[in-house]
Amino acid sequence: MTFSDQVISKLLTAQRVAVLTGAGISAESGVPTFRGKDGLWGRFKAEELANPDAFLRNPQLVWEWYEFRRKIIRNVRPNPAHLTLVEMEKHFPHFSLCTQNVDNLHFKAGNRNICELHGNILRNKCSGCGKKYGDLELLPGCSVPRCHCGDLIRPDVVWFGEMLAKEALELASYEAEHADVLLSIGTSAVVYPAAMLPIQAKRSGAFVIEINLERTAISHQVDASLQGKSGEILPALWSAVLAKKEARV
Ligand code: BJW
Ligand code: ZN
Repeated sequence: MTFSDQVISKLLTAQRVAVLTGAGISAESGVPTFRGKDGLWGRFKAEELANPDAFLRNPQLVWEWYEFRRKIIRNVRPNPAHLTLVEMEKHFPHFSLCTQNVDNLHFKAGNRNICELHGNILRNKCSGCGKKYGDLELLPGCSVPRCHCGDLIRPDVVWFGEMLAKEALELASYEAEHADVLLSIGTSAVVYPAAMLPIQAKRSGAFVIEINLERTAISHQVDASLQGKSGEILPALWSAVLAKKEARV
């Protein structure tokens, strides 16, 4: 695998690196994506169940969909792309990782400076009072759990039409606007406001590198679009950067 001199040299000289990840980075761990060729969680589209109206209409169905997904997520492991991000975090003076994923895999891999834009599927919260709960399993035949206040408990994730946590979005925007290099990995870049981050970075002068199996909504706006599996491209790219660094000293 070869990379352009420009891509290597931008990573070699970067002081601040920001990363945005999406479902594609976890695909090689066995976590299905939402869209794209192999996308779809079961027979549902995210837009159909990941929204507050669906939960109001049929909380049991939404809980069952999340249970189905949690069973997969509890048992998967980080792949070489996740592990490379851990190495990168150790290397750069400033490194931030913003993820749209709710699958906990960046934590499992060992990254520290992580901003979860869309929450975490292994946490829950009360849909009324907001009280936080940990991972809960819905036993077969049982109905949706309720909080002490009487309202239904729901996954602690961000659904369509809901605001992202203000601090998380502000931090992500700050990191994008101050990055020397932004890597956008495994995201279709169609869901806002996360999809704005690579564009924000580009407008603020960052060099933007995308890694994806296919072209995305932002491919025409980035500086380098690397096509292929992130579990193969990212480790190869990082090895190439380190090899160049070695050759220089
Ligand atoms: C690989 C690979 C491999 C595969 N290697 N690559 C501005 C304009 C237009 C619309 C809006 C706007 N602002 C807000 C909206 C509305 C809406 C939105 O964006 N809609 C669009 C769909 C049009 N946004 C919102 O509602 C957001 N809230 C908000 O903005 O609040 C303010 C507001 C409120 C009300 C009105 C107006 C404003 C909230 C968005 C929440 C998204 N939530 C979900 C579910 C999370 C919980 C859960 O998991 O159940 O987040 S939806 C789902 O999509 C999930 C993901 O994080 C998100 C993004 O998906 P992602 O990660 O990009 O995955 P995929 O599947 O799309 O792509 C995978 C990619 O990987 C593909 O490209 C593959 O090719 C690639 N791939 N294998 C590398 N091995
Ligand atoms: Zn409550």
